[in-house]
Amino acid sequence: MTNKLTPVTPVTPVKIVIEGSVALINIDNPPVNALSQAVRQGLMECVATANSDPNIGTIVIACSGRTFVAGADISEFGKPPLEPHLPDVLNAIEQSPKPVIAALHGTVLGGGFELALSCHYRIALAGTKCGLPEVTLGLIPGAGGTQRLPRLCGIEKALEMITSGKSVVVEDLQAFGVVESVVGENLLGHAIEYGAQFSSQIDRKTPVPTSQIPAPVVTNSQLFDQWRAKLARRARGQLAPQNAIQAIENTTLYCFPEALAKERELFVECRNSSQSAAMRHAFFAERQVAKLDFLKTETQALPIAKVAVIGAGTMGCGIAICFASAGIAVRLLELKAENLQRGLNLIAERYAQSVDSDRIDSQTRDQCLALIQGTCLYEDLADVDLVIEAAFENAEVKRDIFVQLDQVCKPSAILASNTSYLDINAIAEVTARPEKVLGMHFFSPAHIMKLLEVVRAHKTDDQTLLTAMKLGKRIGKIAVPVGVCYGFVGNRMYSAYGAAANQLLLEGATPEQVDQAMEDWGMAMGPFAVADLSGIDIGYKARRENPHRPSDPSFFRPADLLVQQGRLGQKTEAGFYAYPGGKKQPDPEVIQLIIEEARRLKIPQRIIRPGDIQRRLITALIKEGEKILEQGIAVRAADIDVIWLNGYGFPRYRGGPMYFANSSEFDSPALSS
Ligand code: 3H9
Repeated sequence: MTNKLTPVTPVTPVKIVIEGSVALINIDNPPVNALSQAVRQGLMECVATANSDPNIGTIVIACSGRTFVAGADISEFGKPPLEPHLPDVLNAIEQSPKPVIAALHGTVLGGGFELALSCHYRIALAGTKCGLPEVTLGLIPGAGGTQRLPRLCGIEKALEMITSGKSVVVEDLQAFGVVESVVGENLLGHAIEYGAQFSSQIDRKTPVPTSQIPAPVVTNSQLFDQWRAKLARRARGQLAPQNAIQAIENTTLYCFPEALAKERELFVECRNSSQSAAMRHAFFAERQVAKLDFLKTETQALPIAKVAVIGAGTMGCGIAICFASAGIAVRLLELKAENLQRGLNLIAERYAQSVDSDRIDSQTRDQCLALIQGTCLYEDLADVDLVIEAAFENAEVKRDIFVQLDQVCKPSAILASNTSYLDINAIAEVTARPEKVLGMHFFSPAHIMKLLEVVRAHKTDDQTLLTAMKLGKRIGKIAVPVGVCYGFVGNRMYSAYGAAANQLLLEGATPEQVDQAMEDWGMAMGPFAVADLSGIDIGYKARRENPHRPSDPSFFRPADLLVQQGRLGQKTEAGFYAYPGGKKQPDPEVIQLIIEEARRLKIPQRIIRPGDIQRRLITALIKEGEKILEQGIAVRAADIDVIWLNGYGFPRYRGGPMYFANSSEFDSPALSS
């Protein structure tokens, strides 16, 4: 067996190693082996080299590092495309007269999965995940994925994978015949061995390209229209999922080369769309947010092995679940034993639901539950590395808790508050360690929502901030650094948005019209439906605590009026809407109340068009975002976008409020489309 290293060009990330009669083509392009121009070029050249060498019988394509190729290089989109194009590279691989085997590990995504599908065989390490997440970037698979995947796993499975963008473990794909073999270890050894069996066959047959597998027959003539209707609801206003369905349907309408050409057209339409540009911005913004260039370079995060959560209410329990699910031991403190037990029961219920819905197995549930210990004694928190206080939203209550924590916790422990609005500087001042105090603002439900605002108070030191940010990532959150002000970034902007929405009611819009306009624009829910769901009294109480509350009598009217009348939202079956039998419907009483209040405040009412509603609310949001940036409460405009995309249902295909503010669509007719 010879072992020869043949670099194609001095800087190529793709190399060939010859193992007997097998050519091992290895891609080494950290961090995720994205298919940059150099990788595409290298692959093209290496496959040609292997095919021209008579001593080579089989080709294996594998990757160094943590993963097989995780997709096209997203940073190249939006720039002039460079040859060779990925579809051409993959066609060349598929047309190779020598069998090509893909050796898969890690996250085989997008163009990486398409590369694997263009190979003749796929061998994978157990637990490898494969997927076509292009729709999450406003794209469709553009290198044959919409044509090759249905040929291997059928139309329905391909529709599901491509339109959701979700990954699937190889064990599942093996059942569909997409992966030939799953191995527990020594992936390369197995792949080379698998290849060698073909090389040793005397009259080796040319392998069958995936493109020559007959396209699946669809018996349900409504299938594609049903998917179009489903996605029109689920991914409202988005181009990519609809184009993906069309591309997959083309499998059944055209021969492979024609359908491939049409896939390219549909892909290019998406790639050039404002939606994809916005979603690519969101992708990079979510990664940039973790980069804290403003910290001293020598800053090191503290190790966190054990945390405490104060308060076993819904929020505290959700936070405890986040830590336990990440394998971190949690002490959950609640002063009354019966409240503690209620909280522990709630946690057990949540884990049971996760088992029932197959998100985790019962062994994992038991491991997580074993990590959570309840206590009613502050002394039990002496050895924790970090505490998150998630008690009642009251400044005095919180200050008392921090005084006690400061006394019992070890000097190195970080003390964090989950407050949504209160002044962390004031909380820090009651301790002897203000440099170790900050906010960690989770969003409800805490075990599900991805967003975490990490609030740096005036005296918080670099190490404390970095530790909280890293901990956020470890528990699967998108952690965003923010500064102290009333409501921090997200809720402060939401307050401006809510005030503008209330003002629109006084000027003549109905709650339903406002909600519909904002949902049509792409928000997950309208502001009044959100208020009814979360409880109108929550904002009401918070506003009362705000020292900067405007004295304007129309501020948060009619919301405050509804609260004063006991209409708190869904929980009282009456809020901005009525809920007879639990079903939301417009309430003439509320409309009447708004008209009377407008009359009292001498605000003339008029008909307001959906476009004007959208413009007013989005402008209010953007203006508050600009103030937040000016005041240095957010570090970067993109951080604000990340907060709104992950915590407030802002449409990803519009990139976030600050991105949208700079787009050509802001203040254009598109705002009312
Ligand atoms: C596609 O393939 C289109 C084709 O169908 C058709 C073409 C014709 N490109 O997320 P992480 C960077 S579309 C460039 O923190 P993790 C990322 O910016 C693509 N860069 O790591 C970050 O850089 P930095 C379809 C990429 O371990 C670093 O890698 N594929 C790409 O938490 C680490 O990233 C996808 O959509 C890329 N494709 O997660 C997959 N991917 O350190 C997108 C990552 O400078 N990627 N980077 O901030 C992912 O989902 C995650 O990165 C992955 C790793 C799960 C792979």
